[in-house]
Amino acid sequence: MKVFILGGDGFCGWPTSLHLSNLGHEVVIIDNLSRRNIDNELGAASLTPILPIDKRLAAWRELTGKDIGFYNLNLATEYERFLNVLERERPDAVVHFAEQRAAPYSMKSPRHKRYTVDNNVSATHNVLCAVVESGQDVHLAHLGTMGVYGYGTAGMKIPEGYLDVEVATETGERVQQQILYPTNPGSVYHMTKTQDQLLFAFYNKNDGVRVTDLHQGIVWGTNTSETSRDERLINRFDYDGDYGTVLNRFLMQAAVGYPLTVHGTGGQTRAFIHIQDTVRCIELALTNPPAAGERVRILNQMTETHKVRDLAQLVAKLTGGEVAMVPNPRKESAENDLYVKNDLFLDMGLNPTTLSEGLLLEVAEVAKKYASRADLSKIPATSLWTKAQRAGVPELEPTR
Ligand code: USQ
Repeated sequence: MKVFILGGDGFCGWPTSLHLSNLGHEVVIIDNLSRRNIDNELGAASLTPILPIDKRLAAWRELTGKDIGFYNLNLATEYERFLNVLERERPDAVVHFAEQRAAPYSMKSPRHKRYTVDNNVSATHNVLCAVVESGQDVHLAHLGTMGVYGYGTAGMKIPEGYLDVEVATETGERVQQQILYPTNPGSVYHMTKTQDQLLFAFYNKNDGVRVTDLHQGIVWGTNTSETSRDERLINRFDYDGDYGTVLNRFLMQAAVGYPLTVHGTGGQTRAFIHIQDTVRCIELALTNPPAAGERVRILNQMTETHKVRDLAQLVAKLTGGEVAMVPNPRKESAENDLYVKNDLFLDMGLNPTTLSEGLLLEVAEVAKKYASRADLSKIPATSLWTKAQRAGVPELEPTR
């Protein structure tokens, strides 16, 4: 099939593009290279030496004989151009990764909050609007987040998108319904993903757009079987306080001899998925599209849950690193449990790549190999969630 990868130059988008191209799909990347520009803004860079997009694509062509198309296009602002590209290329499916994805970045300042909302919500809306306007039956697969649910569950497993509810009517009858699981975002970034859900629900109901929304957990790992074929295809590795995610940060910190930065008590439980499973899940989502007239299909794209402090201890034990408990820069529950359903992907044939010593050490090895590129001053997380935190006033932690 012909597939657009919106955000195909990013951490998840690049390996997904190669994976689908390798499987024989015709891939076209649409990306405005904003992630590289944000690196410049923050004075940070991927730990791994990622090549410019044209060199990456040329290397893939040289190694495999396969062409991946590329348009440098801003989805949030260039609606007409995107519509033209859609009408010209006529893809069967569009995978939408093209959003600002870091919670700390989205909380840095009013400018960062507003950019994240303007960019993410407009990009998603423009894509939906253009799909309808083109009159094409395109399957849209979107990268959502586990964070739309919040991280608490009243003891039950978080279902895949929809919650069974029973309401009493005025005549005393009890009616069963399924509703979108109530959203409970923990950052401006996560809030934009909850808004995406409403956009999908509306365009699906009104125009019959076929949508799969993938609520992904925290991705760890760096390379996939395609990106590890040649150093010129290497995937990015974020470790800075804004874009680095927790497990990769711990592995990188251990590799450069920096104490592992556990926020607060480390009692936060989160869902995780390895990058190799991310690309496999996208493949499965594309080969199992929703039928015409089906409501938005929501899948939980995660394979396991862990507490942050347990991960720190595991990494410290494996690598001999030290753990440092640091004040939490975020406003989030200090301790939570998390139970999540992921039956839909398992039923489609996902064989989860769960945390193993071998895989953890492989990431630590990548980090060690490029340790000389690390700027240790970029490691601390400095984005504070509230004005009170910025003023140094202690706050009550959120109870939900
Ligand atoms: N944390 C630490 N130490 C660190 C970094 C993070 O203790 O050095 C803690 C955070 O306080 C938080 C948890 O680890 O409790 C996760 O933080 P994270 O930066 O790994 O992940 P998060 O901000 O939630 O965002 C990431 C991706 C985002 C995706 C989300 C999935 O950046 O795009 O949507 O994971 S989820 O977490 O399931 O919502």
